[in-house]
Amino acid sequence: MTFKYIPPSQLAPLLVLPERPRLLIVDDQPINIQTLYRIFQSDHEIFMATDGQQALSLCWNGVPPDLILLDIVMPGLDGLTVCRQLKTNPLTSDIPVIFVTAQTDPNDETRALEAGGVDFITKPVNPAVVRARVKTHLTLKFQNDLLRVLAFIDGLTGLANRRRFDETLQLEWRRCRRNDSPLALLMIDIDHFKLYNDRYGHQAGDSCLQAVAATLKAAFGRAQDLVARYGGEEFVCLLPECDHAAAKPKADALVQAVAALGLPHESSPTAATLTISLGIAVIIPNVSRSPEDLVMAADAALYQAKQQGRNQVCS
Ligand code: GH3
Ligand code: MG
Ligand code: MG
Ligand code: MG
Repeated sequence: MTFKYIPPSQLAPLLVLPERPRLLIVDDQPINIQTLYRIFQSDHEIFMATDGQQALSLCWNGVPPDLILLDIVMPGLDGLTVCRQLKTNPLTSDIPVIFVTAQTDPNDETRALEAGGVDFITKPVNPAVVRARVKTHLTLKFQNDLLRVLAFIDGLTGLANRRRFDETLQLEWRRCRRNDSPLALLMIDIDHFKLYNDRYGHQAGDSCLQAVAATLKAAFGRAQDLVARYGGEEFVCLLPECDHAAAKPKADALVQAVAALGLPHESSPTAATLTISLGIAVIIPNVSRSPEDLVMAADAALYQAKQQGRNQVCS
């Protein structure tokens, strides 16, 4: 999944439903589509399909809908098959599917739920009931989406968290190995941060971490680059398809950009302002190396930067 950076201050609005959730209505009878369209048109964005194949291509080739109202009996692909196919594709597996059907047999209902449907509504539909059920399942879906996003975000800085970094490292390692391309890792540690906390307090320390995080985030614009909080006052930047010649100037610019923030650090033996040290490692992944080697190499380079006086880059 691609990850969107969401600062903590912007997370709260996600807790409410989008203004116009996207509904896909699938039915081979236009009259049935029309009935549902009338119920939902005022406060939903509606997409329509009159057969199963059309429904699948709408979901897979466009922006997937938030919820699908799916007929069962249709010529060609029937609703149960469509639902099963949606569930096997990670792009669409989380979209709630509500079956809307003329079938009333409990066996049909069981099959529909087993195919992955979250609900089963019989035609003719009662507008109030269908609205209430759609609302319930949309709410559950958005809460679920939000939890998934939060599970991968660091609460203090809004950056990707360690869990996200670990997963992405595995993914990018495999991708770069397939493409025979270099994978760069920058490991960053704030200099004398314990002394900073001692001098200015933990809250000022937290603000500092946010400022450094924002500086890192601003420095890496490519969609494939990942900036994450690795631990307390340590950050990482994972840069796929980036060799040492490309990584080095970025790392230098980063160290300069943090120093240029001019955050006072009067207790620092290194400089009068807050600084970072940075270690670079670059590996072209192959079977004899592992992602852990990349982390260890970046860590060793960082250690060297600390040894050599901090506020600098080592590789
Ligand atoms: P060095 O230059 O060698 O890295 O020195 P340092 O003092 O930065 O290193 P050390 O690892 O000893 O200290 C890290 C400090 O980071 C200790 C801890 O209090 C602080 N820290 C870690 N996480 C947080 C946080 O979330 N908020 C704040 N305010 N401080 C944190
Ligand atoms: Mg039908
Ligand atoms: Mg540290
Ligand atoms: Mg430190």
